[in-house]
Amino acid sequence: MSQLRDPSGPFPRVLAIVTIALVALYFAQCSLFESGNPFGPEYETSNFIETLGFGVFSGSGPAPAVPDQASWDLKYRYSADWDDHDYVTLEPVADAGYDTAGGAGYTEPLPAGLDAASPVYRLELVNLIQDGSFETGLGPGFSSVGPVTYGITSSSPLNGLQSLALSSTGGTITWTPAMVGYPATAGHPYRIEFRYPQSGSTVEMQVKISSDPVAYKPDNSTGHFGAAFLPDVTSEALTLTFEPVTPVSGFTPVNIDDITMCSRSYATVRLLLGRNDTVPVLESGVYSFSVWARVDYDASATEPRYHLDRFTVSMSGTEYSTLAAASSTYVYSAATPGWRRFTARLSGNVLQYTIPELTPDVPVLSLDIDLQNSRPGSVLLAAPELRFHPNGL
Ligand SMILES: [Ca+2]
Repeated sequence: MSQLRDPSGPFPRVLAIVTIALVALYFAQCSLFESGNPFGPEYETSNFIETLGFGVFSGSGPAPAVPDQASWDLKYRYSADWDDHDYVTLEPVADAGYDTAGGAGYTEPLPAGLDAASPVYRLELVNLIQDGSFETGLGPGFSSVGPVTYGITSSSPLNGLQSLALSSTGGTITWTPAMVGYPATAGHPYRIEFRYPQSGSTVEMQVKISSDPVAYKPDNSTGHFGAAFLPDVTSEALTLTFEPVTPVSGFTPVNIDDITMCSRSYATVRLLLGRNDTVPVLESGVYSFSVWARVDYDASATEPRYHLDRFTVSMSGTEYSTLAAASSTYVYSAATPGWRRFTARLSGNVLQYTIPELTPDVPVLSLDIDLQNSRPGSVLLAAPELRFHPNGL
């Protein structure tokens, strides 16, 4: 056996592999530098969703099997109880003077940072009940049993010029309101609400909804009534029965107003983003998501279109990502009708994600405009922005 080392033996082969690896590493680094620093200047200056404004919208009609991505969508479309109705709408404003953020119809000064040419969109949580503001009189569908009074009053209306006055000395009043366009769908959760005198008298009135045996009481401390309506069958009529807490006692005269019904289950407008859906590419890091909002010039304290009372802007992760974000909430204010900016910021945990090798375009970030605690109504939106903060917030 020869003691000489075979030149094609194991040691030179290892050297060759190491050499190839070093060369590959060198070229990989060159490639990295040539392709640009991933946190280059464009990461500080770009609105990552510049091309994904509210006009890029897919939140209507039957949901696809795979949730829409890189377009504004409604989260409820992917809920098992959705019935294909548009319970939330997001549509461009077409009225001249109001179709851009700096339009002549808007008399307040344009705030710094809002492009006057930004197209304006109307976000609306749809009210399904007709004649609930009582501004045009008593609508159809009222009946009573026993000694009661009910009718329109212009004395101390809660909203607008008129409200509904009720009293009972032992009897009950039932209203079967006309619905606006949508049948009640079996098993779908609806929300019934109305206003009530906040100061609260000693009135002891409660409400039963359709065939639900439970009696719900208004909250005197907040001036608000809210309860769920879960139809047993599709097209089940909605009936509201106002009755004394104790059947024989009755209740003293009380005004109520703005009886509404909406579906706010999963009522979140969202933009799902994969890492390649933005320009530049969505890297892990710190982000802020902002939206400009203002009072709708075409809404009022009454029907047919109420002012939306609130919505919340936030960011959430997906099954492929984690983050922690502080949200920002719009609250209607007649005193400040002009454009205001609402910004959600990552806090604590930055956006981090792990994407599957074979499906790199999965969603890793959701930008959310949440109406799940809102009353029906509309608000105007413009100029959504997603900004990156390489040095943190
Ligand atoms: Ca009213």
